[in-house]
Order: sequence, then structure tokens, then C-alpha cells
Amino acid sequence: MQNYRLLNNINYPTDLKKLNVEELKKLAAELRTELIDVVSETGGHLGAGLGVIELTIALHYIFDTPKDKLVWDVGHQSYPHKILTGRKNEIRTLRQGNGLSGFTKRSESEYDTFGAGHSSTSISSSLGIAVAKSLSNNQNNVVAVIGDGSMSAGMAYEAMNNAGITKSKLIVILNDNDMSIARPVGAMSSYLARLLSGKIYFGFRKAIKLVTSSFSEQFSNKAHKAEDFLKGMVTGGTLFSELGFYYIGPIDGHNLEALLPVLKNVKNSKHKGPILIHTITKKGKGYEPAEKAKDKYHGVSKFNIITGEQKKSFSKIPSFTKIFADTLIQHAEKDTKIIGITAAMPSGTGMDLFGNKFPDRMFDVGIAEQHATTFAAGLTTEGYKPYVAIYSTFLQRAFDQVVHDVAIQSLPVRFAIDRAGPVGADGSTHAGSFDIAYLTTLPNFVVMAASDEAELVRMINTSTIINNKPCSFRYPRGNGFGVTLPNITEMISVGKGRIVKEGKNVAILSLGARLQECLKASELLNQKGISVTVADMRFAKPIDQDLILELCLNHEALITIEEGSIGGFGSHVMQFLSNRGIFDKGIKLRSMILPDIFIDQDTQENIYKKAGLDSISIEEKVLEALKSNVVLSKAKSVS
Ligand SMILES: Cc1ncc(C[n+]2csc(CCOP(=O)(O)OP(=O)(O)O)c2C)c(N)n1
Repeated sequence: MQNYRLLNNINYPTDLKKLNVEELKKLAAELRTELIDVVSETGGHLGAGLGVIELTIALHYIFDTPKDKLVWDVGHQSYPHKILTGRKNEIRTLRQGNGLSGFTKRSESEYDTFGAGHSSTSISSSLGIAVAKSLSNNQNNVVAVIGDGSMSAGMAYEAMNNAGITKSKLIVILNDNDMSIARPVGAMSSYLARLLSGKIYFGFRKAIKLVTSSFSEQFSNKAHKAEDFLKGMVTGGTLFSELGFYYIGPIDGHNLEALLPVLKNVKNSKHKGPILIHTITKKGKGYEPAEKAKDKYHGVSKFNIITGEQKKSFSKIPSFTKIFADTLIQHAEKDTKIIGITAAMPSGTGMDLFGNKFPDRMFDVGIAEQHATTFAAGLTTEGYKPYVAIYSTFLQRAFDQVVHDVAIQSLPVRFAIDRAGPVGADGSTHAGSFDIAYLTTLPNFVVMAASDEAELVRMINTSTIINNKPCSFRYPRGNGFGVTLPNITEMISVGKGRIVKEGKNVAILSLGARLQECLKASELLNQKGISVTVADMRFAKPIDQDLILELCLNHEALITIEEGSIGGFGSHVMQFLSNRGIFDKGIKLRSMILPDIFIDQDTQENIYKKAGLDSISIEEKVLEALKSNVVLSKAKSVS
């Protein structure tokens, strides 16, 4: 850490409280410099944190954290909060193995009131905390900070709808930077923009000084005058007011002189019910390359502070995401019924590329995975072919929509499941661990997993002709393996796997992108005189029963492997074999899956090792399986 005049002496919020406003402003500058310096080394989320520097300082200055509860939505903007709450010296371990999480995490600090990673949970969790405090007559405040992008998700409205009728005091800060990861979309974002239209905002900035001196007293006396005054100035706050919130704003979220008195008054008020403070901030504030960037430096790799240039590991091999987008574009050129859908992740899913080509056929629905799914289901009923491109972890949000709106009606929604399996630095909240398990339980579904980018293309091709039921294909985060891509006419047979390497002793049934590791393991085993068959099973549903039976009959041991939790491909294979009575014949079966724990952030490679899904672990599993039989027969002979 650099030598900072103020920050060096700040370890906890109590240290902040010794400073005056001028010093807080200087501290904000130091904190900003430190944040830029840290993220230039670690990579991670930068723009959002830069936008809440003043807000973070103001909140910890005014409120009595951790007794007063502060809940950050998503948690990607919490790095400055971490620096001010006892984690300054560990901040450079962000997003690394055994280091700090890139999101808020209860086990990491008592200042992290509620863990996050997925968006739009903060109002619900804070309301729960606020109601609990009321029930136990605890007077401490509860503050949720939620971005305008995260306000696009249904959960935020469910929570506001409920908060509006409770008598518990809850403070919600709407951090409005007019950005999600990309530009925010939808009617809510237009509404917020209207609230800001020019003179109201600037008028308020000046007026706030006038208001706040008398505001405190009036506010605590139910604030009639102040409320009327504010409402008169900002008629646009009606939506929140109608929902039962006491609306205050918009306020310049970078102006400590405006923020501090408002927060103080709200803190001290005896208002019963929810209060919404609408702050306006700038994503990337104070760092020119971030302010100028299209995504405002939402998530960055390590970068050069002077130039802002990010140190992206250069690879000639395109990512799975890019190959998905390119392939879908090729199909969409021929088939005008193909539609692309993303839930606020246009660049992450490659849907931005699709949208550039087909602006009328790409829909960014906001952070609304549930809606994305049912919206797609609706499109299919009119003969369209929607592709919902979504990260595995975020599809979890839409499980009921997948079951109720898609699978039960057997509607041909295509799910392109990106970031399947371990994702690395984003940690357990973002790991794509469960999609195989939850999708394969559903009747009607075709569930595919690509072993490499060529297979991904074949699966996309095949999905275009699955017209009477839903299907999904999953692929991992990162670059492909550099294999030659097939033509977009090349299909695969539904429910059929393929043998990649033939052997005699052991069969490894691989589902998805661990195939290369299986092949490596087979080489290692060959050196030990064990001959291995490796199959790329392609389908988790329907499983290739014929191939599985055949491999069972011809091999001493059979190992399944997938980048997913229990309940997935391996479980289905075991279920099938047990029903066929295969266990009675003494075949040695093993399944390799993600372990039954949430694995914290680390490099993808380390996570594979920890999960036991790398080539060495596969080799060990095979040896153990073969040996176990020896142990078993020994035990038998002894008895
Ligand atoms: C359920 C869910 N979907 C998608 C995301 C990916 N995501 C992370 S931050 C973000 C944008 C949030 O925008 P906003 O709340 O305005 O915060 P800002 O980054 O602009 O400060 C998105 C879409 C997520 N975290 N959770």
C-alpha cells in the first residue's frame, strides 16, 4: 500500500468518525487511488466501486456499523467497504485462492451483513433483518444499497411491494449510475432518467443545503414540511411513494456535503416504514479510462494504471462464448425465426454480437432471468426459435419458469448455458454447478454438454432442429481448445455418445469439457499398462443407454465424469445401471463430480484440482477403482 496521509490510519469505521468533512473528502481521494491500484493488480470489479467511494465513506461515517446493518446488492461494489472495515491489508488477495471474496461474504467479516453475488436480493434480505429487529425491539438501522441495474429484477419489486406495507424502518439507497454491466434497459431505467431530467437534479443539489439544516427536526416530526418540499421538487418520486416508500432525492452521491446530512437525518428519524434515498453517481468516477469505457470498467483484468490498458491474456483461440455467438449468427442468417435473448449480459454471453447483426431479433430483458425464460416460452408458441443465452449460475433463478412454462408444455426454448462448471475468481456464487442436475430431472428436456468448441457447434446445429421440446447445451468459461470447427450443417444424433479412444480395461464416460483431461489421464494409465476407453457422452439426457451397456460389458471398470454436482449425468448412469441389475455382476463403477461443498474463488485450474476433476485425479480414481476390487476379493477370500 502507498503512503496515504489519512487512509494509513483508517482500519475500521470508528477511525473514520474522527475526521471532519474536509478530511473525509481527502480520504475519498486516497481510497479511490488505492482502489485503482489494488484492482490494477488483482483484476475484478472496478467501475462500481469507484462510483460508491463517497457513499461508502458516508454510510460508515454516519451509521454505527456493524450494529447498524449495511447490505450491498450484488456485492461487486464492496471493495472500498472492505478496505474501510478491517480488510485493508488483505485487499490485494481479492478473488484469489484463500484470499478475500470479490463479493460480500458473511464468513469474511461481521461488516458483511449478507452475502451476495447474484443481484437484487438486498431489499428482501434487509427487510428480513429490519423486521427481525422490530420484533426484538432493536433500534439499529438497516440500510440496503442497490444499483439501478439491479432494480430491473423482479425480486426488487417483490421486496418493495412487501416493504411498503410493513412498519419496520428500512433505508434503501438507490445507487443510480445509469449503468448495469451494459447500458441499462427497460421502462424502469427510462423512469429513473426522467427523475433526473436536468434542472430537478441540479436544483436539488443547491436546495439540499437549505433543506438539511431544518430537515432533521422536521423529519423526525413526521417531516411534513420537508416531505412536501421534497415532493414538490421531485414529483417523479411518485412510483416509490405509491409503493409506500418515503422518497428522498435525487442526491449527488459524490457530494459528501449533500450526503452526510441526509443520511444523518434519515438515521435519526423515527419514521416507521421504508425510506428510499435516490443517489446519482458515476460508474468509474475519478479514473478517466473507466469513465470513458463503454462498460465503465465493470469487470477488468489486471491493467496499466497510466494507460488503462488491460492485460488480457492474448490467445488466438476464440472463447466458447464467441463461438456460440458466431455459430448462432450463421444460423440466424438462414433462419429468420431465430431470436437471441440475454438477461443483462450482452457481452458476457456474446449476445451483443448477435444484436449487432440482428438488432430486431435480440432482446436484452434486464436482470430478469425468470422473465427471459417465460418470454422465450411465449415466443415459441408463435413459431419462433428463441435462444436464451445465460450463465449456468443465473439460470438457477429461473428454475420454476424452466419447469412450469417451458418443460411441462414441452416448448422448444433453447438454453445456451455459458460458464458451466467452475468459473474461477468469482467463486462459489458464480460457479455453474447445478444445471445438469436440475435440468436432467425434467421430462422432455434434451440436455447436452460440449466437450470442445467443435462439439459446441454441432450441438447448436442440432438444437436448431429440436422443434418439439426444450433443449440446452452447456459450455465452460474461457477459450476453446483450438480444434477445427465443423460446418453448421453437421448434426449429432440425440441421445448418442461417441467413442474417442478405444481401450480394454477401463471405460471413462466423459460428459462435457473434461474430455481432454480424461484423454491425458488415459495416457498416464497407458504408461502403467492399463488400457482405457474414453467416450464423449454428449448427452446428460437422454443418456446413451446402448453405449453405456456395451462399455459395461467390455470393461472391468466404468468411470463417469462431469463438471457438475451430484444428481447429474453420473447419477443417471448409476440409476440406469442399478435398474438393469448391472451391480449384481460386479462391475466397478465410480462417478466423478463436483464435491458436495461450495468451493471458494481460485484459478479455474486450482478449482479443478481441488474438485478432483483434473487428469491426475482421474488417473487416481481409475487406479483406486481397479484396486478396490482386489481389496474386495481379498476380503472375500479371508472370510
Ligand atoms: C441474478 C444476476 N444476474 C446477472 C448478474 C450479473 N451482474 C452483476 S453486476 C450487474 C449489473 C448491476 O448493475 P447495477 O445494479 O446498476 O450496479 P452497477 O454495477 O452499475 O453499480 C449484473 C447484470 C448478477 N450478478 N446476478
